[in-house]
Amino acid sequence: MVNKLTILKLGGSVITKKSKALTFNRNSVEKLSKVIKKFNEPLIIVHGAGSFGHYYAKRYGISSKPTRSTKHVVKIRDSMQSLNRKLVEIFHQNGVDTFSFSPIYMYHNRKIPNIWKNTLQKSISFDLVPMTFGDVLLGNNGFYIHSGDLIVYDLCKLLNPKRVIFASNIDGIYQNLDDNSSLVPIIKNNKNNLKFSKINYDVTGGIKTKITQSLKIANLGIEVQITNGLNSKNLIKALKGEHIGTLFIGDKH
Ligand code: IP8
Repeated sequence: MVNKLTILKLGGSVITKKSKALTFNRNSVEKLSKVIKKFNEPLIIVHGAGSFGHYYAKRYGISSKPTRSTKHVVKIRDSMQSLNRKLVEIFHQNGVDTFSFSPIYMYHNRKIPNIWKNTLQKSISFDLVPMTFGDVLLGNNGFYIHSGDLIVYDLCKLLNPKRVIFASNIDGIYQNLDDNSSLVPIIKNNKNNLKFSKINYDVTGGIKTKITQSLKIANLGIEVQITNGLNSKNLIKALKGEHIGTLFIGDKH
């Protein structure tokens, strides 16, 4: 079967208002659901935590180290469930039928077992859009934060999609965020020698993690692009394969 699958990561910056704790961006999600409805191709969505999960993760100081505090785990997970519920409701109202679940069901020993390949492919063949999100997972030493960006990478290894789109609140990667003309059109194994400031820092690493993950995915031979998810026209173009943001080129090209 020719793989026509696209994986779309909806960053927290396009589904929540990142500067305001626990604030959902309804307007943006309405627009995103309409773009996705129009796209009408095999798709998996992974969404980020934005001002929901990241708010609590930051407040409780949980980033790379695991926690045993069930109170903290419950707060973060509840916030992610509620964010996911809000998204799913709007998607369903706009005719995008999601098959949504916490990644906690999917991971076993920090890996996605092969059996999920079949489950995901079958649900896509029924015209469902599988949807999952960055969440808190249970490891050997307690609970830890697992970013949606890492889930995207694991899903790529499992399903080998043709394309991955990271939808963010910026048009792509900027050499200098204060200079609109410094958008980097192509990143090749970070030969561009990008320097990162504290911009967009969140508990799972923000832009820097996104670049690392994007290059790792590109190295699997998959097309990866970061584009602006707040701009419907750009997003639909990127989903259809147009070069509109920052494109990542891996070793296999
Ligand atoms: O926003 C983070 O996921 P991300 C998950 O995709 C939590 O990095 C719970 C903070």
